Amino acid sequence: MCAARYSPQSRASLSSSAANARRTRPDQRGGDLLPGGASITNYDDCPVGRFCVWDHLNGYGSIKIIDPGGDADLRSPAPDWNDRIRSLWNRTGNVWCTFRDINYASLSGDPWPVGNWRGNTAQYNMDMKISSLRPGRC
Ligand SMILES: [Ca+2]
Repeated sequence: MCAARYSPQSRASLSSSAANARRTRPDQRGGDLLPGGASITNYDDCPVGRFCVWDHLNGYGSIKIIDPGGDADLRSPAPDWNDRIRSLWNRTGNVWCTFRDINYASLSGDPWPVGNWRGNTAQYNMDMKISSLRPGRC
């Protein structure tokens, strides 16, 4: 019996490999990309006053700037951001609540309140888990 135990470390490695494989293809997701089609971003691309999320660590990859009122279902409109957020920056000045399920539900685990913070969601065991989010406390 030597089945590998589940750990955030191994999951992160797998996710990183998948992300790298995806990066080798032309990025045709569109919609949420920066003007000019740039798909490699960083934290500086998040405007003051907004809540921004990225699909790679440390503000890299594609960026999505969340509507000020929140997003009840990250699956739509396309591209699908459900369970895809790996880093984020809350520049709104207010606490937001992130949820593991759509429609601000927490069936899969506790919600995560995010204050004035930026970093990788894995630090709070939310790597690729967020499915909805909105301003306000959890
Ligand atoms: Ca989820």
